[in-house]
Amino acid sequence: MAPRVYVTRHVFGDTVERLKRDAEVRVNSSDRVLPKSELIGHLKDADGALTMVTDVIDAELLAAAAKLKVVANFGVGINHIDVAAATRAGVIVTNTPGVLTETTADFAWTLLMAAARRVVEADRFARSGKFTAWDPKLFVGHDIYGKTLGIVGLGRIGQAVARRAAGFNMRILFHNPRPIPERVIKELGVTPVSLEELLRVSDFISLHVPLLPETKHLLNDRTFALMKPACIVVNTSRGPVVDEKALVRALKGGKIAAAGLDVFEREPEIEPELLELDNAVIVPHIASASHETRIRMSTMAADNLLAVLKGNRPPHFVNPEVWDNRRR
Ligand code: 8YV
Repeated sequence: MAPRVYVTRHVFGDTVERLKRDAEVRVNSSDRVLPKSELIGHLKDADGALTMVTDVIDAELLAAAAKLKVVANFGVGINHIDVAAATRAGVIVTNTPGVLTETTADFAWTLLMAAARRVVEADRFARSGKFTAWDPKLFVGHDIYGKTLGIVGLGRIGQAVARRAAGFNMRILFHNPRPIPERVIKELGVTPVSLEELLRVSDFISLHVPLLPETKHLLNDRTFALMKPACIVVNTSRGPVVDEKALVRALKGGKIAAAGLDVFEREPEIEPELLELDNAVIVPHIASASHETRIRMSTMAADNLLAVLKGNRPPHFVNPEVWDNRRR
């Protein structure tokens, strides 16, 4: 009998057709976020699930989905999946690293530049009919060229953000919990510093750390207080890395100049006070949303899923111990 696969949201390109060649596939045709009870209903007889950041995969769900062998996530971040519980349950968890690196780095820069040059505010103004005369004081922003960029987390995406800074003649500082090879440091022309120094001296701070207990609220009242008043903070990582209420206080109180935000602490909720601030550029978790990358993410998630269902080692998975134990 063909394995059963459930696809929790819309996927791109010919992904569903490809899956159908090797599996019996059901797709959430409503394309709405499924509450846990519904997700459990769909997964209880499934061998594989193609999931997204909106699906909470926890121990209860994994216990109910007794036949599940693989959770193939569309996306690299897996903080919505209880990987330890999946490992205990013998379920392989895969993700899509690499394919969204450049697109996400492009977007971190999009937010950085939009926040620095007040593009969204200025657009709102121009559309509102308020542009009645040119004014030298209109939307005066901050230079980017020649400034200092602080990258928190120099993994794949952090490195791609650093590469783009070369054209802006920036000094690039980074802080990474683990040492970065000297070759990479040289190639990128970046300087390792403590987090505190990075926060104190950077004109732009871009976050590229995964959400872990030690990165939750990395930016908070104390760390915002260390920043320059002209500093601009960009977050394309995960919302809870920033204490959103502290961010509102920092933006309102002039502790920092602006923020560019793709992710939020309690998505899809956004701190109401943040929505009222002109110095925050706010977008709905779209950093990897390009046509090309959405197709690559779908393809990679399907490749990972099919590999497991065919008994092959998946190209990208986060709990290899499950695979090792299967083989013994
Ligand atoms: C995705 C992301 O859009 O890959 C990630 O970790 O945050 C985004 O690129 C989202 O997770 C899709 O599930």
